[in-house]
Amino acid sequence: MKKLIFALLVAVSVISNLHAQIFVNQAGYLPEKNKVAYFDYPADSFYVISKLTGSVIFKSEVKPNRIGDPATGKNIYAGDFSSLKTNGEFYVKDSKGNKSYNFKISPFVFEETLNKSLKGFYYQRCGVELHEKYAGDFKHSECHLEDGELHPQAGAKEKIDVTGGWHDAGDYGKYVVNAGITVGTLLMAYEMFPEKFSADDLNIPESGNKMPDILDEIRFELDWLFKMQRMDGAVYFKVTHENFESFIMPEFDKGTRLILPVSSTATADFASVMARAYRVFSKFDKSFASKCLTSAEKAWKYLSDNHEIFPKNGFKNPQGTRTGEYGDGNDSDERLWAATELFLATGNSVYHNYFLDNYNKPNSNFSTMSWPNVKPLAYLTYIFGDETLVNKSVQSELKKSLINYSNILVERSRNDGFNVSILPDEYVWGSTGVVLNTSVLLICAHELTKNSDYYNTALHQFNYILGTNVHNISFLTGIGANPVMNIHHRPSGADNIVDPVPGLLSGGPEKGLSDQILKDAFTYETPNALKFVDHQGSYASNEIAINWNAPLVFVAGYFNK
Ligand code: 9MR
Ligand code: ZN
Repeated sequence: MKKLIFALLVAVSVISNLHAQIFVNQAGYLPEKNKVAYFDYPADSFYVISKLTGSVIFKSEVKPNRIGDPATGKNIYAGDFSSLKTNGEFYVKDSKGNKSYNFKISPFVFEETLNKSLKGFYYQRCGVELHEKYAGDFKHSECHLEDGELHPQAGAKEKIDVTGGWHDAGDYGKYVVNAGITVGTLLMAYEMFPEKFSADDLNIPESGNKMPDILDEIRFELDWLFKMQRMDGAVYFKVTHENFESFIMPEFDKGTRLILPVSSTATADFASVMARAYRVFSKFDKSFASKCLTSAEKAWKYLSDNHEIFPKNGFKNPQGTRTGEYGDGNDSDERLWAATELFLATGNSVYHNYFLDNYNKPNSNFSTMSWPNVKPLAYLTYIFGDETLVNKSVQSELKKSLINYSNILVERSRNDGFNVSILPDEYVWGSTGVVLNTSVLLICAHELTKNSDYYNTALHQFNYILGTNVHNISFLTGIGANPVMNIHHRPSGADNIVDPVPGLLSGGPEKGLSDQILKDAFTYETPNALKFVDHQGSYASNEIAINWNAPLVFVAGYFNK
């Protein structure tokens, strides 16, 4: 029966794909900025209609944007309504009566997206009760209080308190490597734009404590990370059961979870975020900040005493463990990032020399950051780092490198039907995160140059996330008229509430068809951007994860006026 219903659902969605669709950012548009509606058919003209009065307030032509779009396999058309600056609620219509979802135009359209995506981290908190006062219907009692015990490969049997921190994703595991890029990205958002992330009223337990809520939320994770550091400075890899949990609420997921062996990637990511946290938290809490720096330096000391990657060839799940591996056989980018953050935190030439000796191995080309590739984060820190500390010529070399890469991203966006700045073969697991990280890079390039191409391209990526994608869906729960509903997220699946937990970002299309739902729905020949199903079972295309939410917070905060 289930199979039949699913087949029917797929059939219906295939048929509805034959229907003419109009795609908009379902959250909305900023009055003074670019606005584009997309069409998957050649409409001759389009109208923007006021939802309130039903009257036409703007009319223009639809033009081909990309015929034979490689990412979607479709012909995609676009209608520009950037010159419409009137505040209000609208929809786009064609002469045959096809309509888009409603959207708003206002300087505040992205405030809810920012607040929800940040609050999404609160809902991922482990080891504490999510009280109704903050979590509403999504409340639940304390979970995973028995974390954890050393896995035999991590040392002699011993209980260590590693409670707290965020659940990584749709599962309840806690992984240091992924925490690293997540916290690093959130700290970068705050460090670059403190005025945009100053809110202290998100209704989390720490709201109103005079520390911005983004920092309170980060601190919640840092407090867990401290516990993951061994006495000698090395950092444990993860805390999980041997297998992924079933779809139960976290407080019912009982038993002692295991702490997996230390790794150099975990240790270096730890050092990076702790050094960065030292800089950011110094203004708020000196003793907390110095605790961060001390543990960062301890981690670095261990790394410099052990300069080969550990475990050998990178972390691998021991036999019997099947949870996330975050496997990475190259720790040079993680070490580089740690040295960069420690240098900017301390001014110490030992770290600077490490950076100068290694930053251009094998070259200083930019790329899009991801959990196994944090080199771009090191570069960004150096680019925006204290002018009095850095080597000016290296800094300008890296700025040029960022601008070169941003020009490539702009070009890719121009060639894409929905103006997405990733290539068709970049729809990997977590492709929404890839898209958003290109947006972060473009925002950084815009900060350096004030070139509006970078700004507009960064905004296109955000639009894609919130609706201008071939699925006509908002990949963020709780935002837009047609958001993802069936995310692979254990609390959302187990809580008996129709709506998923809000503020969580689906991973989006996954070219590898790495789960059965995707395999049943598509073939490898299907264009990559189509390979997504809003189905709880599709962990490869519809799971959520903290490392995808983090660049979303960065981007939403940046565009929020
Ligand atoms: O984000 C990770 C992706 O890059 C990998 O391809 C995938 C398979 O190894 O794992 C993803 O991370 C998952 C992690 O292993 C466990 N928690 C859920 C994460 C998101 O799906
Ligand atoms: Zn938990």
